Amino acid sequence: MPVTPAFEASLFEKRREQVLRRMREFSPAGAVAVFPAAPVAMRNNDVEHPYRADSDLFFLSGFEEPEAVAVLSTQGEKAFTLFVRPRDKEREIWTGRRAGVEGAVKNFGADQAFEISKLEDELPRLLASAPALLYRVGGADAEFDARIARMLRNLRTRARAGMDAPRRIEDPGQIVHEMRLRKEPRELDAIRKAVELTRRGHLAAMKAGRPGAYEYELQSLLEREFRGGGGRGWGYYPIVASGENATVLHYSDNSMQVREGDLVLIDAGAEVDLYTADVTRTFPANGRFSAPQRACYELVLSAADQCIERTRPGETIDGLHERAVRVLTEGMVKLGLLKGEVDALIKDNAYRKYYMHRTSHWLGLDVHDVGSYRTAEGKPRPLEAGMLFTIEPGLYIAEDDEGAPAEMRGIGIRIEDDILVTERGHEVLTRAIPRTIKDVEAACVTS
Ligand SMILES: [Mn+2]
Repeated sequence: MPVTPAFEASLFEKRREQVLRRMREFSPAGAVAVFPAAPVAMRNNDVEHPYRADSDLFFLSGFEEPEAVAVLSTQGEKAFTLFVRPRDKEREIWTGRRAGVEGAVKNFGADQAFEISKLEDELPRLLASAPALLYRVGGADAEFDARIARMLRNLRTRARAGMDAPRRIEDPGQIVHEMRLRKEPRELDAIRKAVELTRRGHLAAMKAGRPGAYEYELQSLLEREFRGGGGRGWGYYPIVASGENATVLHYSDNSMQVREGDLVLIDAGAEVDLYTADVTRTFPANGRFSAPQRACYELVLSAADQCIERTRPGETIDGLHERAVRVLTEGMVKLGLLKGEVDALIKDNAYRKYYMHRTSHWLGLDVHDVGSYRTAEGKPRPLEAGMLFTIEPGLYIAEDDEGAPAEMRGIGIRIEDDILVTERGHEVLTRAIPRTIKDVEAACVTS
C-alpha cells in the first residue's frame, strides 16, 4: 500500500477546499462529512481479495489503506481529520508499510490524525458540533452504517449534557460525485495511460486470438499488458467471449476454446492510478469477417459512429441512446431480425431482443462511474466539457433464436469507446484501438 499519495498532495487539498466550500453553502451553520475506507473483502477462508481503496476517499485524500476514515468539517480549525491504522513494526512485517498517524499528517495533509481505534471517541466529538452530517448511508459497508447510527443514538441520549446530534443527514455524493464527473487534467493523464495499456492488451489478443486458442490465454495477454505495462491491473474483470458466449452479456468464465469461424468479443480495460479504461472490441478469430458477421458488425459500428458524431456539450446520454436504438432497430429490420415499422418496434421495445442494455455510462475512478444522469428537475442531463463516458452499442443474437436468419445465430458484437466531451465537441480517447472492419482485420493478421 503506498504511504504517499499517487498524485501530488496539493491536488487533493484543492479538492477538499472545494468540498468544504460547497459544504458551507449547503449548511451555513456547519457541516461534517464522513468518508470511510472500503472494507476488506474475504476471498476464501483467511485469504483476502486484493485491496482496492474506496473511490471517494481516494479522490479526497489519496489515501489507499484499509481501516481509514476521512472527516471534513467546516467548524473549528481542523478541517481535515484522518483516522488510520497505527504504525506497528510487527504488523508491517506481515502486511506491509503503513502511513500511520504521522504519515497521515505529513504526507496526506491531514490537519489532525488519530489511530482508527479512537474513532468511537473522536468522531462523535466532531459530529456533535454540526447541524448537518454528510454521509452516504447504504454504501459499501453496512457495518459502518451501523456504527454511525450508534454514534448518533448515543449523542441524542446525551442531549441534557449539552450534546446534540446532526439533524440533517444527506448524501455527500451530491457534492463529491458532481466533482468526479468533470475530469481534471491530472485525471485525464491517468485515463490516457490506462487507454494506452488497454490498446496494447486488445492488440495482443487480436493477434493471438486464432481458432484453437483458449479464451483464458487471451485474458492472460490482456493482463500481461495491463499489469506488465505498469498499471494496477484491470479496472473490472475482463470478458473474453468467443462464439455464442458473446451473447451472454456478463460472461466471465473465459474458459472455452476459440473455434474456426468464431467472433471473439473482448470487454477489458486497464486501471492506472485507480482510473480505468473501458473498451470492447469484437474480431474474427480467423482474421476475416464472414458476410453475415460483417453485416452485423457494420450495423453496430454505424450506431457507434452516429452517437460519437453527435457528442458535444448540450447533447444528452438519453439522446445518444435513442439514436443508437433507432440505427440498430432500422438495421435489425434490414437484416431480417425484426419485421414491422421501425417506430412501432422501438415503441414496443421489440429491439430489446437483440439490444438489451443502455448505450452509455460515466467513466472514471469507477468503471460505472458516479454522477447523476438527471438534472435536479429530473430531465436528461446535458453533457458538459470534461465529462467522460462510454458509447457501447451492441447486437446479440441468441444461438437458439429460431426467428433469426440461421447464419446470424450465435453472433454477439459490441464496440465500446471512451469519449471525452470537449468545449467544441468530443475526443475519442480509444480511437487508436482498431475498430473499423479494415483495421480490425489488419490487427488480426499474425504473420
Ligand atoms: Mn462499459
